[in-house]
Amino acid sequence: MHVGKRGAFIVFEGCDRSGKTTQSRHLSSVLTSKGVDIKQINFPDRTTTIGGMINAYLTNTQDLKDEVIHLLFSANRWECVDSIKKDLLAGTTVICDRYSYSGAAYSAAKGVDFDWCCAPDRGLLEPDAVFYLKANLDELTSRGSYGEERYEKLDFQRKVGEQFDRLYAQRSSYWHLLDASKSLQELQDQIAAVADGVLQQAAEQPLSTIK
Ligand code: NYM
Repeated sequence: MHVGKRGAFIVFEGCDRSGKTTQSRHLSSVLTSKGVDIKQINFPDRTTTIGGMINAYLTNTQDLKDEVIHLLFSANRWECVDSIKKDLLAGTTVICDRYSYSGAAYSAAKGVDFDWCCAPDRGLLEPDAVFYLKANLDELTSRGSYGEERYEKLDFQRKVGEQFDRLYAQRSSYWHLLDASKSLQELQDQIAAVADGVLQQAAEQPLSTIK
């Protein structure tokens, strides 16, 4: 039996181009420099067979029904659950760029029933903290146009933002709302300040699952 302290499971969520990837990588390097054992992951994980199907959908080389792609995104998380659990129990802190909440937000934004969207992820590991980078979408477009992938359209991103707000309202105890229009430095400082407490708390608590 493992007797050491477990790592924390930290997730970054938000609309496309909200700065999640930059901030999650920065937090990983800050914590690594403090001697914390870190694993950085992201969803979708396009390296698996299911991830390849998701990539074909996102790059518009394959069309799929909304429900089908939703379940593939969820399956892509389920195929990683054992390895995330193993890392956390071994004391590694896992920092994850997008997770279950992107699954619900993007599919519900298309009009798929919200509760139906949440159901396949029940039983996955629940994060200890979610950093929600809430974007002012008009400001985000001034950072440059969206890319070529499916979903990267302003109107759709607005709907996704509304769904993230809904998820946040139901989970504000462990979601940390961040104003994505702040400077990189301000965001980094805010995230680093919260992360220390998250690591300490997680070490004392058992893992829990999404209900
Ligand atoms: N996405 C991501 C979903 O629609 N559902 C999900 O469950 C996840 C994890 O994939 N536009 C969408 C959001 C993004 C796209 O993500 C690719 P990224 O972080 O740009 O690689």
